[in-house]
Amino acid sequence: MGYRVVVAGATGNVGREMLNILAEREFPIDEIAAVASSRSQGTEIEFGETGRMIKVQNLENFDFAGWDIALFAIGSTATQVHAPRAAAAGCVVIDNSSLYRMDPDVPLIVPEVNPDAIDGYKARNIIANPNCSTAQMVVALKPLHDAAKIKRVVVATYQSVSGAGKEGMDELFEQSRAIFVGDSVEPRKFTKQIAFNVIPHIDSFLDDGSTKEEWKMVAETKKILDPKIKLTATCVRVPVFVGHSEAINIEFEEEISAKEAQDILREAPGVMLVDKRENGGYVTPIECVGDFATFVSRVREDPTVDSGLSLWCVSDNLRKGAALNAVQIAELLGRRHLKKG
Ligand code: 11C
Repeated sequence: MGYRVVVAGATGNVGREMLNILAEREFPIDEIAAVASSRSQGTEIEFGETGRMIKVQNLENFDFAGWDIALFAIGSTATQVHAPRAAAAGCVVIDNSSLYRMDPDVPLIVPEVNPDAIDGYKARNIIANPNCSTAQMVVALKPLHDAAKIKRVVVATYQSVSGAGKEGMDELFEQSRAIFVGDSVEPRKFTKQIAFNVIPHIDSFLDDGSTKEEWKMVAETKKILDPKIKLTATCVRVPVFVGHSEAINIEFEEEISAKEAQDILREAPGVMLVDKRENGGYVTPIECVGDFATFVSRVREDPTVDSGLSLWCVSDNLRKGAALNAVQIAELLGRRHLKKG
């Protein structure tokens, strides 16, 4: 016996990956519904690579009663309308938007890091999925924090355009083509030309000069991993289609060598250590696309502090950063709370 599962936002970048990953991981499903805005109603999408086509239903009038779990990937505005009504109908919402992440009554979960926090989901029947740049980082940080207690993190991100949705991917493609054929380039989704460029700005600006994307990395890391960790981030958009990269510098309370960290990361859940210290002995974003792992490379000691490490971390932002983490939360929920069969 399996679950009745809804994917809301099924036609978007993340929604499609949610369907792919539910199928790939053989999540126990009795019935699957794909819902989206009225524009997509009636179109058909494939359930992973199963060959099974699902007709897209209209989110506006979709009745969540009798459905067990809804994976939401529809943005905060629509989530504010539809997540509470799904939750009130008895369907547990796993939400990929930022709307509920800092709500004290909503657990914010990365299953490799804070699985026990899921027990708090009953307060609102909603579980939040973190921002992509936070998810991959805390998977890499957690085993090191357990070993030597992290004091401070300085991170710079190199975030792919798929984090900005299909429009972001289209803009990189169209600008690259335009530059090759000599056409003019007009930024639309991004504030400046993204093709052959980098932009040190993701999400809106805050009063202190940081951006909301940078604030999310700070606040979400504290909620998921440890409120005592100090963190500062610079988030940058780069002309890569899929796969976020992060250069992370970590200061610890206790001593930890690069060799010890490599040994710990080699065994850590969700992490794939690829760290050969030779030409090409590290992972780049195009190599992580379609994978489940968070890849860690370039682990080395930072001699400028008493105990510090620097490392490079890469993951598929549509997977561990969004759809995979949501499906892992559904699996955890099933194991702990919604047992079937
Ligand atoms: C980006 N990280 O790369 C963003 C996308 O809060 O879920 C995801 C935003 C979020 O643009």
